[in-house]
Amino acid sequence: MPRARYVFPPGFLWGTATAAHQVEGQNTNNTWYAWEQEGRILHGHQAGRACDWWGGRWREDFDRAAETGQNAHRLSVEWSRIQPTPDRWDEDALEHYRQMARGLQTRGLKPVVTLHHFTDPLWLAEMGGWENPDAVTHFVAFVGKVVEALKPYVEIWCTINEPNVYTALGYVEGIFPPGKQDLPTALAVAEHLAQGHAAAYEAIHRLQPQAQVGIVVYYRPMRPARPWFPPDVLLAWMEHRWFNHYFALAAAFGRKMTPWGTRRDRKLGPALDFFGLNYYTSDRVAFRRQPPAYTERRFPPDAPLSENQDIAHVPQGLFQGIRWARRLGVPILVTENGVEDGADTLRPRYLSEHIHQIWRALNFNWPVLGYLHWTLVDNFEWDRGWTRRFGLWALDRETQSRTQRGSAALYAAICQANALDTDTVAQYAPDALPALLPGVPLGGMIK
Ligand code: IFM
Repeated sequence: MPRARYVFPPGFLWGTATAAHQVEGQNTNNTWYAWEQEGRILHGHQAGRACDWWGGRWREDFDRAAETGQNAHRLSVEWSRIQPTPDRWDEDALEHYRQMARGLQTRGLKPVVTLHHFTDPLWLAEMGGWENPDAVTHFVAFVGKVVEALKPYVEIWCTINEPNVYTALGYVEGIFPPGKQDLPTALAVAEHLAQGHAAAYEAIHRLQPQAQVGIVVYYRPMRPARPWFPPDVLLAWMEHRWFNHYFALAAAFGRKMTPWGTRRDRKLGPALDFFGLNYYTSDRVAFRRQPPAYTERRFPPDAPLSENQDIAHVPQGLFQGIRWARRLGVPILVTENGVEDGADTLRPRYLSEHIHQIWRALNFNWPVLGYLHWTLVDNFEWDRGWTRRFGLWALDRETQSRTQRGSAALYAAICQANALDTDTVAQYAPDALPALLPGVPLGGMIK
């Protein structure tokens, strides 16, 4: 049988990523809790107890991660727990996160901590949330408190997760809180988030000079659906620019995007030690005659689709994302990548082929620090509630029991070997072999 072994550099980070509201449970003081109470989630779902990490089940899940060869984990801290009102810090909540960070460290998992992952405290929302420029000052105070508490254990910080998604879904599409569809407000929110990142970057470095601080962007390649049709080309270019570039250029170069180009803005940066790249899928953009959007996104034809058709399997998009991000001039951490797939039919192939694309990128000497799979255990998937299953482990929410999916064993083999081996792939994801061994006749190996 033909064989290949794709080896990763020593010290490469292998892990999973999670976010507080999606796993902790019992979060009742933030914007997503309020959104759930209003019945805004698919099927009326609520996060509820989630994966019960606030009840202590983070311990068993961190054990799972460590026992399966992972050496890093990205989690987020919940602002509304740590600062339940503008004038109060909850020391017990901070102690809880200290224990979790220490728990990662003692298990050999390098903690990567996100300071803002979609949720805002209700008191901040009452002040207008990130529409209000004061949000920046409040965020920096919160960041300082967290860094003081966790700096003995944490050196890698992600300031804000996917500010592009937060802005687009909350202020343009209106499916995330606060449910607005208002472009000028979206632009103001984006600018304040970019300022929040830069101010947090400075604050973290003041407290911990050796810290590695990054922002996390949801990168989505957008190509014209009809490359010969100028309206598609123009729309794809515009969407790529606003969605992918805005926060990257702000943080890396201190440049603010305008409709005509970019201009220097010292409040935005440079403020970047690494770039957090989240990649799931790719789009084709097409012009359509219907107002108000005039634009339509489609998946590339022939790409296999995930269970609920949310994600098209386009692994080369991750390679493109790394190629694009390297121009920011800092190392890249793949902070999320994964697929909703309760039956675990596509995930083994998805995992293998995306990791292979990272290996390809490393061969160009593009600086990729690690790969964090989304996610460890099925968790609460925002507006889609519990209908999307991203975990390496399946969760039974009633009993809180976890069941290992086949992909967990595949990922364990990769992490433990620090390599992607086609023998392992043949065992768990034979349908990925043609992509990993291009041009090699595979005979009866693939059914
Ligand atoms: O679950 C989310 C996460 O919170 C942010 N990035 C995308 C994931 C999957 O949709």
